[in-house]
Amino acid sequence: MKAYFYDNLPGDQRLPHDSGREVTVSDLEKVGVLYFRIPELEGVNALASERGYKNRDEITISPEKMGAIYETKVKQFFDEHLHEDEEIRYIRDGAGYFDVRNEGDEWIRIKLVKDDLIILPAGIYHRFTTDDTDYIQAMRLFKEEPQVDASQPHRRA
Ligand code: KMT
Ligand code: NI
Repeated sequence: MKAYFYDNLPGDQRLPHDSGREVTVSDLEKVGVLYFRIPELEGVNALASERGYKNRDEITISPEKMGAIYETKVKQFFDEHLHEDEEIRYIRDGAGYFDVRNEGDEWIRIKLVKDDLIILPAGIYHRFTTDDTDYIQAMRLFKEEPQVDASQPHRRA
């Protein structure tokens, strides 16, 4: 895991866009994002049951796995959105970036690699992209069935 402020410069979303301004784990906590490095699945199972998670799935995001829809999917994930419930992402392989808004609406970019786990609080605005390796395998854990309220605006007014 490495976190920093996004540089907001134009260019491929899959490039690092590192402003050079670092963000710490305790800065992430201030916006409600919790980070853990968990090398064994048992640790994830324990955390999930402690916090009342009921569902999970595994997703592989890569051109090999997704074929022609890969580019469309990656653009969709990078569309700013929120989830109604707290959700967990646990990286099984590869790497990718979660961008989350801080209290001042600035983008914080969180680079996640294998064995990294983040807990996104309910209602946080965020977006996701693969990095320039175009490959990530992740477990998504949900408290209820996955749901995004389509009536919610994607961007703040
Ligand atoms: C999300 O919530 O935006 C995602 O789950 C992105 C794909 S999981 C690596
Ligand atoms: Ni999301």
